[in-house]
Amino acid sequence: MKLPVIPIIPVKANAGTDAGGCASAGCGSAPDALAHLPDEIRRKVQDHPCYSEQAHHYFARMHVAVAPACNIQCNYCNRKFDCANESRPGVVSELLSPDQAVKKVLAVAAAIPQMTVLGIAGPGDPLANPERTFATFRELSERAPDIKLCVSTNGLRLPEFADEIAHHNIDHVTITINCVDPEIGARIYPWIYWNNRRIRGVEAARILIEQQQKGLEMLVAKGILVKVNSVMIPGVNDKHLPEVSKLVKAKGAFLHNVMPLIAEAEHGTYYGVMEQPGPTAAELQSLQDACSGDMAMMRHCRQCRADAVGMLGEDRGAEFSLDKIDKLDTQDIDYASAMARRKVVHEEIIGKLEAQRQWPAAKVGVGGTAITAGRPVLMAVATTGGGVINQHFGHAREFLIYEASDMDVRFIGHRKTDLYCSGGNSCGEEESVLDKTIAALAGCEVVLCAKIGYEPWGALEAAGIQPSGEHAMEPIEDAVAAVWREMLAAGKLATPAAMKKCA
Ligand code: CLF
Ligand code: SF4
Repeated sequence: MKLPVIPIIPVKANAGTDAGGCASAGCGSAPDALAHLPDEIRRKVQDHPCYSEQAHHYFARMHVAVAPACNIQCNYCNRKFDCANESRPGVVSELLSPDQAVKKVLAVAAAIPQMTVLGIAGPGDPLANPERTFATFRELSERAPDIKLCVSTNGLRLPEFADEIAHHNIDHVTITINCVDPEIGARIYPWIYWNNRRIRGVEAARILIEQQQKGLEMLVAKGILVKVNSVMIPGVNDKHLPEVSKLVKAKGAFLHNVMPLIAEAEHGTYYGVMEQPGPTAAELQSLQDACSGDMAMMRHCRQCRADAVGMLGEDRGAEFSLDKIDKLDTQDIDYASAMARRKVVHEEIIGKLEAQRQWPAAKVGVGGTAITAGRPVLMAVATTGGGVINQHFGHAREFLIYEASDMDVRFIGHRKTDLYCSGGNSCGEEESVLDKTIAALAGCEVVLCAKIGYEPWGALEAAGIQPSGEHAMEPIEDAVAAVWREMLAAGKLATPAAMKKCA
């Protein structure tokens, strides 16, 4: 059986610039968010699409769903679906044996050289399935040593497996920590399974929290990069998460990823049935900003499936389904050649990212001078990756959101068009895709895309969002900065103070 023929995602050139410099005056190119890191840490994260915001435009990840069981219950989870601590609720992945998982990883790595990271994140908790999880990691660390290994866990059994994690060179671990207060925890976790007993309420939450904190300390002491995921549950832990952020940062966590609760009644979760609302995009951003004073925030998480394949936000899993993998003979995969090819692709991308780091920080002020009279503006961007505006508005199922201000261009997060609707959590059937997209872009004043049709153009304008196709194929930050300057020059960005002065 031959490997499936799959086109390689091209490493896109930044149109309008060459790798050595920025074409626009008052450059708005990507700031170096990794600049403060020691070289050793930077090397660990520069090609990890979750740990580096820049990397996620260029590098891909994949998950293998080898871990079916779980040892706790979260009120936002239904065991019929993937672990909601990393996955979008309501998604079911195809369960693999460790052998099938290894075959799949080798096939994907050969076909998608940008795939740098293999994560195990479900469909249950990886450390509640230690044999299956570590059998997969063990085999892969031998057969595909160029792939970074990553695991995501609820943390209950983390202290028990910290040594084994280090032993397998698993350099990146995610712990979902929703609280450090057992009283709050009791409202999130109805029970845990611990020492062969089911434990409930505050006592269960206390044990889980202790294990998570101990596990975090042990991993940090071993030099493993720990990311903390937290699910934002309005009215339950939203006010508490800045305290969580502060504590985990003090203990050495590298990154905090605050994700929105998604609780739909049809998912059959406790919160879904109880109509617990999730946060709005603005509430999520506000909490991420509140936490960001204490540590680096991840804002580009896509709540992936436990069997996701490809760039964040895309899913090429169907190209590597179980029936195709089962027909595959690993002898057909010339991994040594694939690894050589992967190395070339990785070096090319890292060279490009290094070149971008030499660019001035993203200032929107003309000629590098900050302008203090313009208010911040949110802009939505349609992109398939590569750091450029390259997607048709009508094809976009998610938009990256940037904030341009007089100081810089800042990545804020992403919005999926099928997650939001004008009626809150329950979209009416009559609501069109365009209506949902416009609702998803609430708060944005501009949408930048490669192309857009006449009808959506009019609908966006009517909703107060200015569409623009003028910056197609330009680097995102440059284009966002350019549009902000145009708005400023057109007198659209006067701050209240400036307006008062004029009056
Ligand atoms: Fe997977 Fe998670 Fe590793 Fe990334 S995902 S195990 S750290 S390789 Fe990434 Fe996906 Fe968000 Fe997870 S975007 S859900 S944070
Ligand atoms: Fe579900 Fe994951 Fe929570 Fe387990 S840890 S109950 S699989 S969300």
